[in-house]
Amino acid sequence: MTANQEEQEQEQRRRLLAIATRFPLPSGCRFSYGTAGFRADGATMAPAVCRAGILAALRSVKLAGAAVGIVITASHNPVGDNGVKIADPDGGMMAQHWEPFADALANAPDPDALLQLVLQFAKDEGIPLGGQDTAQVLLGRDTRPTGAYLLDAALQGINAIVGANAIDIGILTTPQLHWMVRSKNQGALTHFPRPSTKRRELSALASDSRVDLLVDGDKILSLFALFIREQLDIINNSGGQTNKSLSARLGIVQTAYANGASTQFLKSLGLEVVFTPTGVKYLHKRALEYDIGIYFEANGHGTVVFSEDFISQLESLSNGLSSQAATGSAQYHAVMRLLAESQLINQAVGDALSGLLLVEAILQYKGWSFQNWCELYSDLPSKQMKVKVKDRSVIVTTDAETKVSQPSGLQELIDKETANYTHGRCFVRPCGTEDVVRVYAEASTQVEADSLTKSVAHHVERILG
Ligand code: 16G
Repeated sequence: MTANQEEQEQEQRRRLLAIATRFPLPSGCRFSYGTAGFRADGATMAPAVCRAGILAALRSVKLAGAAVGIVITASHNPVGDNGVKIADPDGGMMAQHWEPFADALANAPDPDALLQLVLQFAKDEGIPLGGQDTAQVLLGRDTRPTGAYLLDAALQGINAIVGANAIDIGILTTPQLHWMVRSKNQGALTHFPRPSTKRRELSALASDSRVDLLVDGDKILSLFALFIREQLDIINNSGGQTNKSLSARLGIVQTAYANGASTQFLKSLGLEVVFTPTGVKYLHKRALEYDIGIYFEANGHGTVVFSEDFISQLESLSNGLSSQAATGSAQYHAVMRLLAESQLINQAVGDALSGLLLVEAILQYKGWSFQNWCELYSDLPSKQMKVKVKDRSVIVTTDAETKVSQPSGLQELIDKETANYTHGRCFVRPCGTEDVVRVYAEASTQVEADSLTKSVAHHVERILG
């Protein structure tokens, strides 16, 4: 090791000890990198956020300096909560195999433990520490009152890694940050908007009743699936003799919260529908297995992802049709619509605004009213309840959260209750963002769905309460 390298290594150790001393872990705090990163009361989050900054910088060093993102937000949680989430260079969620390290780092009890943890992890993962300009982290936050303070904690964490550069993009939506990270690494983004301290208003859209339905991920998913299927059919069935057709695997990804009527509708179109546990990271990963993967949670999180190979097929088809002077053909238009869709939708992660634009575009294209869209199918009556429990982790689920494997006996009780209702379906899962267990049920009438939810919630309360 050269004298310079030794100095850099010393500097790295000094910085890590200093940052861990500045942000000690409050006693009794335990952080876990859940479905949406670390979340807790905003006032207690600084140590976890600062350590997430360290982690993001290390992740960037590991990935040869590719930009990584950090966003300070607790999404739909109460305003007093806050949280932190890391975006990988492809714009998706941080790779799941780093989550155990995220937990260990956030919970390192003292400066020395934190230092040893980082050094060991860097050694195991082959992360070279101490170099110049080795990491790049883009940061953004929502408008919560603790946001600016926590963003500063994240900045300090990033700067604790020698050679890391932080770029503060200011207030923005989480999907915007994911998109910027992805675009930055694709070389498509050369400058960033200046940090903004103003709340961005969407009053025009918010006053439109359509926005209410946009929280219905199942209806959005169904519209997108229908549209894409139609375009693929046009491409494959209306081509002339000389035109090649497309081979595309189209897959739909839902969670157990998807209304059963939507699943039935999608299957009636002959589509392949698969299920994953709740959380964008699971759905996104599954959707990437297809040429076109459409995923939505019932709560509205979702997007469409296109494989590179499929986009190249579309591009070469469009070039072929142009050279045959077939740009007026139905096939050419369908190809161009799919290409436009791949550019309009935020493929990095679900993004309500790009989703809204695509909904508008499809409704225009089909000449449909809002009402036509709503009438694609009728939802089965459903009900959700929260049950406060002492320890939600006692519930362990399987089969994409549709079954409980622990505590034993609970699933049998759920099955017994469900059997009393026509079209009954019910599942329970530990919440990833709050200390509760959620119960969901569907049945053929609202009264029945309510009653099924209630009886299962009672069992959960009795067994876990
Ligand atoms: C987070 C997740 C969302 C999931 C929700 C479940 C992201 C971007 N968001 O908001 O996908 O539906 O948590 O919340 O991953 P719950 O565990 O409280 O039911």
